[in-house]
Amino acid sequence: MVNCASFNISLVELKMSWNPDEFGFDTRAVHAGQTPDPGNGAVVTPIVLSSTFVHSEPGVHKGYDYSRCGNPTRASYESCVANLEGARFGFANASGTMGVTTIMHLLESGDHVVAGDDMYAGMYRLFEQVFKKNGICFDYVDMSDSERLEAAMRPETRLVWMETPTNPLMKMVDIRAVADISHAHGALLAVDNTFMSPVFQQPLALGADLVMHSTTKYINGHSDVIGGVIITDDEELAERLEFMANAVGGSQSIFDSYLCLRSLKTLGIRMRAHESNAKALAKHLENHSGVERVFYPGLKSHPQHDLAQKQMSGMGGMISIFLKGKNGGMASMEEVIRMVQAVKVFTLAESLGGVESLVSHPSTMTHLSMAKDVQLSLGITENLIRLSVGIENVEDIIHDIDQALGSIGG
Ligand code: P1T
Repeated sequence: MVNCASFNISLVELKMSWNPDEFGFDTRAVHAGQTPDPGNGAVVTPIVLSSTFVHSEPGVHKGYDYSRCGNPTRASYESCVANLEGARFGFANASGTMGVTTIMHLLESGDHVVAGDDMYAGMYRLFEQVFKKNGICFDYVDMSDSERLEAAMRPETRLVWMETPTNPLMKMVDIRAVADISHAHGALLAVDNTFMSPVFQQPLALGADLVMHSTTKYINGHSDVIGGVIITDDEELAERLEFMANAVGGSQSIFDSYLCLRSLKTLGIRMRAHESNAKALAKHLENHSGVERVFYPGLKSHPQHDLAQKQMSGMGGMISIFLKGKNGGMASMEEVIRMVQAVKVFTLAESLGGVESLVSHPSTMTHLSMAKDVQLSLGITENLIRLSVGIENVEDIIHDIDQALGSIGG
């Protein structure tokens, strides 16, 4: 977002010109925030790499001054991604973690945050090892239990932080219910919408104040950018975030902002392809002899399938499975290693949301920074693996997991 009031007005205008009531999601994903270049007619938004912009006299410029505070390429991307979440204001960050860092800087020493207990472990590390030192207090609760959330709220609670579905256990949290509790206690609700993207879930419409994405995942979708974005429709919050983005200095690079803008154009078709493949794989694995349990919100067997159907318009591309060992009990670590090394279409790697299928082992990879006893108390056992289902041919995806499970005798 640009650090000048006149640009806010143009963002409002852009939102109105790409009104969701008038245009569908995929149309807005291709066009919102973008107009042909008035100078040369270029249809595709130019990559303006300039770090600085001319002043005609001190303090007078064409809306851009210095690219940490605002840049035309990044502004196009921010207004497009904000539009897709049904909002006016977007702030692109150097990473998802930088997005959360920027939000956390809105808080002051003595403030209290309630966060979900099952979430990307990097957030847990950021809260416990960085922001706790700044005097901010954190409590972690199972957000799917309203009574526990209610009990954790304090007079000094300023922010509720949640993911849904959660990483890695795919638990659903009722955004509307958490928003009501947060607001009744005077706290803001921020939702990490990374797993679903705005294609399948729109937290602001369900009462959230802030949405954050690790755009490293589905929004960029090609595993070649690290990025984050914060979105809000609240003008006062947007002003504070604009100040903080500039003051903290974590804005996304211009080139990466361009890649994310380009990727938004295919977000809808990619998400539907991820979902279609994940649905087929999850169904296939549900009755597989090598699998103890499958967690995918689109399966009727998911304990919160009804909430998933109510809250999301699609079920996404992430699946978590607990592997069964050859002896019929939990797969051993050795069996798990054999399975994740046997994949050919999937790649054993951290991250998710790219066009290529990835498998990861939360307890030793994405959630390693979480103490073992905390992992176990949440249910992150050694036989849990997480699948980010890509857009390859579905029969290749299913066959690959089948043959990998075969390597442990499943
Ligand atoms: O990696 P970064 O762009 O900083 O985003 C952090 C982040 C935030 N929120 C969620 C839900 C995430 O999953 C992540 C990053 N997650 C992984 C790298 C992973 O493999 O789960």
